[in-house]
Amino acid sequence: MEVEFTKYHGLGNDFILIDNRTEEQPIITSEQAVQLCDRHFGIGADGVIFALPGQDGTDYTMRIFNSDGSEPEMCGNGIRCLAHFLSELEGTSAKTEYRIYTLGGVMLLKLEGDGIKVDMGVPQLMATQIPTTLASADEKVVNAPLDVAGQTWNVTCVSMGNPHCITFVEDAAAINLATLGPQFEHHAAFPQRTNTEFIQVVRPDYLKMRVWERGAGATLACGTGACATVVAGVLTGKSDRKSTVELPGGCLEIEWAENQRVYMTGPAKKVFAGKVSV
Ligand code: ZDP
Repeated sequence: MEVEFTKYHGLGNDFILIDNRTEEQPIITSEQAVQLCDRHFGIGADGVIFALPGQDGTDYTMRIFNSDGSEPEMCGNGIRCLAHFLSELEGTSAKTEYRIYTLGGVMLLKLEGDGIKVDMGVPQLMATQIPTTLASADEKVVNAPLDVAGQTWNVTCVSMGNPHCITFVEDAAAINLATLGPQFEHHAAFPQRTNTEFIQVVRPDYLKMRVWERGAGATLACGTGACATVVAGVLTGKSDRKSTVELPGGCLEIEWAENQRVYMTGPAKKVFAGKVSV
């Protein structure tokens, strides 16, 4: 079968976008997604994203497969790519705002020139919601000790629909992601595995982040991770409610507003389009 796709990236976090508007289920399998994401034998990407028909009164549904074939609930950089993809698919009838159904909740997208602002919803903080066993069910996990690789780390856990484990460090550049990342991701304290962020506070309004993504490994950026980071920064008294998060691929502007919702603003760029046989 031949499938048309468009390749996008959000700060170097790259995705294969597929027009799935006439089918309720993704038109390729998770195994095929793994092959397409392969950087040597496929197109190359951190994940595959499908634009499906909306549900519950939304304009569209977004689903995503990570490069390992697992399916996350949400994807912050990917949903900005989806915004551009949808406005291109719709052409002259394109809107500047979309309501998108995801497994992590309903997200509101606003296209503002090259940038996209996303209402990422209210972060979930209780241990069962992450999920993690680091606290009892209805408790938050803030600066909790976690033993990984023979060291005790103080971690804060936040769900932005998907799980994040945040650690503040002196020097993010010194972190050995390839060694530590998998040990956090697969730690017994995280039954659904976890995304892991190492954060250096440059100023309360400027944080440097390196990320190990669940199911995708070290990536150049992670939108939900940047949002979770600012929430963790506020909970631990390390960051302002409004902060720039610098990732290896560039910067995102994040605000945890007084209404408790998190807003993320950043770019999305089309790279190329093509057809591939699966
Ligand atoms: O939760 C997960 O399994 C993530 N790997 C999903 C992808 C998150 C993403 N990097 C983001 O920007 O939020 C796309």
